[in-house]
Amino acid sequence: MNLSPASWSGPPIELPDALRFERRGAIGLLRLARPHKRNALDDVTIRGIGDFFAAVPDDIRAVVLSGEGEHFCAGLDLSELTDRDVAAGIAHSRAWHRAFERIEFGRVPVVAALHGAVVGGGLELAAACHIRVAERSAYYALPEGSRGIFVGGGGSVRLPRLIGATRVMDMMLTGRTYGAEEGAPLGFSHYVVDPGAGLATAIALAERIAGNAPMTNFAAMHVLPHNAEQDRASGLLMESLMSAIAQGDPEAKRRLRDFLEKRAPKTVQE
Ligand code: 1HE
Repeated sequence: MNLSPASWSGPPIELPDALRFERRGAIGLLRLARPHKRNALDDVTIRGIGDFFAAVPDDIRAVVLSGEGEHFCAGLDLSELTDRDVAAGIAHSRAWHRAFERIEFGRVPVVAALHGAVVGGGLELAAACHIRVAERSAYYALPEGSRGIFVGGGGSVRLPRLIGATRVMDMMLTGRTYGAEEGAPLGFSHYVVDPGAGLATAIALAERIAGNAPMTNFAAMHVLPHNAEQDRASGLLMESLMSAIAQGDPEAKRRLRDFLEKRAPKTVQE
């Protein structure tokens, strides 16, 4: 699918058939669109995801990622795996890493709307997103153990940070699955919603995110994970630098003036 400048105000980019893009104001909607294969991720789709997140147009301020059909994503397309040698396997995993790094450390926050199977590479993809909304039908699994393979899309790094290494170990060794409701307090998702409400909730959250100052969104996406991994003194210094940069931005000045002159909403419990 060629996104012409009419629907895409950034550089025109070629998306594979397995991905659909739609714009809703400042929100970009990217859908996995291979429901007949349960949105399994083949090489072309992974490349498309990487290309998309490398070229998100300036006027898109948040992206919602969802899947068509009954499931968010069945993970790696297993039909492509059969005759890959070791070198090709490493290159394949590194290509997933590149694509998912562009999500996690890209320009815009990404909200994932999850339902049905969120398994294997599908869970790795969800873990690279910044916010996860799960419909009650969503379930999480790492069938790699039973397929004789290992995670390759960043799951061994991102998932332990979300849910703890021992839980990931259990999922991989025993095939344990988690449902949406039990998974949420463990870190699999931030929100659980009724069946069919995932996309609308994700869009509403993305709209809220898009209303923030871009510098604040950037700081949250880039500084928080970085600080979780570095030593305390470096983290605190990074925080001071980022906070001064954010405050110095004209957008912050305008928003602070709006509050002081009583034009901005108060912070109240919803
Ligand atoms: C696939 C895939 C796939 C479905 N690769 N073709 N992931 C898995 O081990 C999960 C494998 N999939 C499943 O367990 C099930 O398909 C589901 C539970 C997700 C959905 O079940 P269902 O009954 O709705 O669909 P289905 O009948 O199993 O599948 C429909 C079609 O999709 C069928 O093809 P068809 O030609 O016979 O119609 C399936 O073969 C196809 N399909 N999932 C290829 N994954 C970077 S490393 C990451 C490592 C991993 O991700 S390992 C985990 C892989």
